Amino acid sequence: MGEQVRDGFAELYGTAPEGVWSAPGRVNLIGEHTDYNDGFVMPFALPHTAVAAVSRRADGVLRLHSADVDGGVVELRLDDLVPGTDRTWTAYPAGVVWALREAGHPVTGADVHLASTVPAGAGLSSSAALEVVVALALNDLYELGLPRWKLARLCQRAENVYVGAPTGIMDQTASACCEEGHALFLDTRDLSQRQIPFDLAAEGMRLLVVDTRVKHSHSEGEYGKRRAGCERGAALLGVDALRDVPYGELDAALARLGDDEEAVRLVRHVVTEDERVEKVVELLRAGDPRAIGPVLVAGHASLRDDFRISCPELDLVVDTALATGALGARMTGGGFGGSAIVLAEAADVDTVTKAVQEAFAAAGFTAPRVFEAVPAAGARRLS
Ligand code: GAF
Repeated sequence: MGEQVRDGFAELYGTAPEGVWSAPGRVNLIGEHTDYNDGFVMPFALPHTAVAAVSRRADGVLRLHSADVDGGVVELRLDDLVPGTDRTWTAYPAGVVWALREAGHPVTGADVHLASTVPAGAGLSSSAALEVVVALALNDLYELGLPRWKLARLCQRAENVYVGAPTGIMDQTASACCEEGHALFLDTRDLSQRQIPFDLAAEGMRLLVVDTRVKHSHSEGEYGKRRAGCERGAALLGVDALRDVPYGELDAALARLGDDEEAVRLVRHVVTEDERVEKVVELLRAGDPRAIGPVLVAGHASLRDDFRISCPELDLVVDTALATGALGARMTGGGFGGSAIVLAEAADVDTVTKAVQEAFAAAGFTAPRVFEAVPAAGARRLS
């Protein structure tokens, strides 16, 4: 896609771009809604990427164009970028420029042409990919020298403040830092990372992504409500973040919350989910990837019953996959729609896929999009 985006830039702006960059979407293997609780996550990068051809400008103007969106070039003045004022796709790249400048980095303008293969609204981080690809391009072109984790932080700030979605740090870090063939074990408190080899094909297994086609959006209220609920739970327990509640002390912590049913549910999810991430890391390191199946299933139950962010389509994927022999399955990402993942023996993939498709048809749901996910590279310069 790099060549196409390079050519698209030249056609649009009448000159070749200074460079072309790509940044992937992600799938989260385990560790959901733990990132804004200072906890653990374990995403890996998808082969689906946002690609950006970019050149610098010196006149305080940002020109943005997307091959995926109808409409022409959007021209913005850097001095006029104001958080919370843009409700369209341009808020993501513009938000990154705003965040870089707000942090004191000398970005004086850019021409940008983008195209993305990351499905939008599918819980696969299409917006983080857009943010990270622009951040990496500007970091290179303006020689800012920012490390990947810092670029991820700036992209998160763009999303939280400029776009107005109160998301955590997982998606941007995944897009910026993942490595091919690996899942990223990330501690969202200090952003320390470990690349965990994750090659299911070598073990005769596959990981499917099932996009339910139910669109979700984080700027809508439910994500923010869960986040606020977790913060309230932490305050009730007298800790900085739910990460600080040790798994071994969970029962005692829940007892202290008494009949505050909502706090009990949210705290239980986050604390057990952190434990599940550590369990998956341990199993993968022990060379026992099949054993992660039940951990994924427990994660789904917790998101469905305690965190309450699943939906009938996601539950149907999980139930159908498990009933037809999958090793594990769970919703992935922010919830309220989007995608589920299914871990299956290679030999069972066709049966499971067909069963899910038939179950969706029988329920009268829109046909899901199913594809195999293999851990791909993180953000990089293409040319
Ligand atoms: C979304 C958010 F953007 C992430 O920060 C994370 O909270 C995730 O939902 C849930 O794990 O993708």
